[in-house]
Amino acid sequence: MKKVLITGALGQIGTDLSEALVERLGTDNVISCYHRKKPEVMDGSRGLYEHLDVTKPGELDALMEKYQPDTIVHMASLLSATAEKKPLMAWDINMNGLIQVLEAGRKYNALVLNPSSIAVFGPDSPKDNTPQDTILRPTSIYGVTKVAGELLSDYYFTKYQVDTRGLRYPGLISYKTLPGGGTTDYAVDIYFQAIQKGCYTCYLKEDTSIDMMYMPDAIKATIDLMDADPSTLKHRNAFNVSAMAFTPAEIAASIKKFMPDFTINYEIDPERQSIADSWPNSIDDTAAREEWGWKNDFDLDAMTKDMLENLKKILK
Ligand code: AKB
Repeated sequence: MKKVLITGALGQIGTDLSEALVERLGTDNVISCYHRKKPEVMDGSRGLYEHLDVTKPGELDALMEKYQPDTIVHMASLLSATAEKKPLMAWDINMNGLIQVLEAGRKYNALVLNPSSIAVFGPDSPKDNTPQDTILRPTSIYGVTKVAGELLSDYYFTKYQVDTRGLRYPGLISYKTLPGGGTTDYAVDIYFQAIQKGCYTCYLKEDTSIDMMYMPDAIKATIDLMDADPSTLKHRNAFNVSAMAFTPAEIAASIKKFMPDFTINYEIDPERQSIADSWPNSIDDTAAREEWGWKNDFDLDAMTKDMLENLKKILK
């Protein structure tokens, strides 16, 4: 990995990832692409900026010709809750975007990292410690696009030898960028509201367990997988990666350890609850640990401490 092009670079993962890659590779070797016009936040700390609608044939090719990156990280995607409201748009962005990226990987001989999600699992998958290789029959359109994306990435590896790799990200928590339109967004919002209001109204039931990860671990997993020796990878598309699993009641209890007056109540959103209920309670990431040495640094309390410390600086 010497020069990386990131799609969706100003989104939740892209923001942290572009900064981490600029630190490693330098400004000129990170091309941060997004579908909106150049925002003020692009000050060089996130690399070079290019406008890109990844679903439009030709746009990505022009950037591949211009910069000749050896790696594409494809973060542009519609998340689960928005996708459920706009299924056709979700298919367009998540699938037509991916095929353009895979074609670019094939034509320009670039490694392609295509993010997947715990949304590939569905009600028929084992609920606890969900294995790497198991039934993938998701019931959300987002999950359908993620399973199709994993298969398409495998196809490009087998048929065209494109070096495709992927991670099944759990819910991700960061203080830098708010997520948009995900089912797991509550686990970010709760920290912001804790600092700003001292209380939070949660749209998921108190006992809904979902796998989650703090963003520094997600960035480490992404870079480690990109750097991994290809000969050690048996799974490729895509690896379960886990750091912690918790319920709304458990994250609230963790916040209370640092802010004893914090309170939580519940107003359930049936659509997001139903998506969450179709996902695992926790997942097994043995394959990632064995094949490329994945190891998380943060558990729930370590993440809560770091989130609250950083948000206090940002929000006050
Ligand atoms: C979402 O909630 O849609 C995402 C995901 C788990 O992929 N955070």
